[in-house]
Amino acid sequence: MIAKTEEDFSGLKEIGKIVGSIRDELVERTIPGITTKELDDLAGNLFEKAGAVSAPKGEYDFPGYTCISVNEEVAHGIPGSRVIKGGDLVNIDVSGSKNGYFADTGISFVVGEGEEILTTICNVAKKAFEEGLKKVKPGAKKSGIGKAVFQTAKENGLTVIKNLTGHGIGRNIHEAPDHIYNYNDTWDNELLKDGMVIAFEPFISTLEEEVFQKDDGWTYATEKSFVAQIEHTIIITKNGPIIVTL
Ligand code: M3C
Ligand code: CO
Ligand code: CO
Repeated sequence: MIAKTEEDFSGLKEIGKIVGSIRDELVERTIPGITTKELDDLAGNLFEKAGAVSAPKGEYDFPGYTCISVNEEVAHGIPGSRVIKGGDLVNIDVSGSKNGYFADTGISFVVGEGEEILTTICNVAKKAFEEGLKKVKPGAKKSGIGKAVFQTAKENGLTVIKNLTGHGIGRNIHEAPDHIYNYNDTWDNELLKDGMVIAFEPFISTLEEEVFQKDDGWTYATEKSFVAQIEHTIIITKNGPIIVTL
């Protein structure tokens, strides 16, 4: 969407704050021994308390309130009986709506002490987000964001996932612009606009550049790589980006 009115800005900020706080609460509760379903149930309670609706459940009939992906899973992981262990790479992605406004946020992190490469990809995802954010300006090329993401990955001896992307958001969970790539797509001539709302989500990978979908019809995974994501919902303005999910 293109945010124009005061109501648009306050509606986006409200749902942004809700999904951001659910994300933070779930990260804090991710300790060895807990199942992904237990974390998701907590999210369900927090959505209800906030008067908000989970976007995966509400829009796609996803079997969970949140997407929780562990180790070889990259995104759209289904909460279930999987038990979190120390050293696991976990991604928690929380998206939802309230009063017709949507926000989307996610983070990858290592539970306790883990292999160094896992901490590295999480830090590089953060760095890629920061570098991409510098390119988020009205009138700038959308492809500049992905260019910065790919360059950051490359500088650190890593790569990106090319078949998962960021997206427009606001009145729907996924809307125009359809794709914010993690690399410089030379065919993409779209320009960013004042008021445009995007979910920017760089995916940094150790090796592979594509995910495949598991037989459950949801989970995106890799064969032999680890992948980290950071995601925030951003309102693009001429006075600088407003990150509503901090
Ligand atoms: N929030 C998710 C979508 C959840 S709906 C099942 C997203 O938009 O960040 C991702 N899209 C693709 C991978 S993660
Ligand atoms: Co998301
Ligand atoms: Co998203």
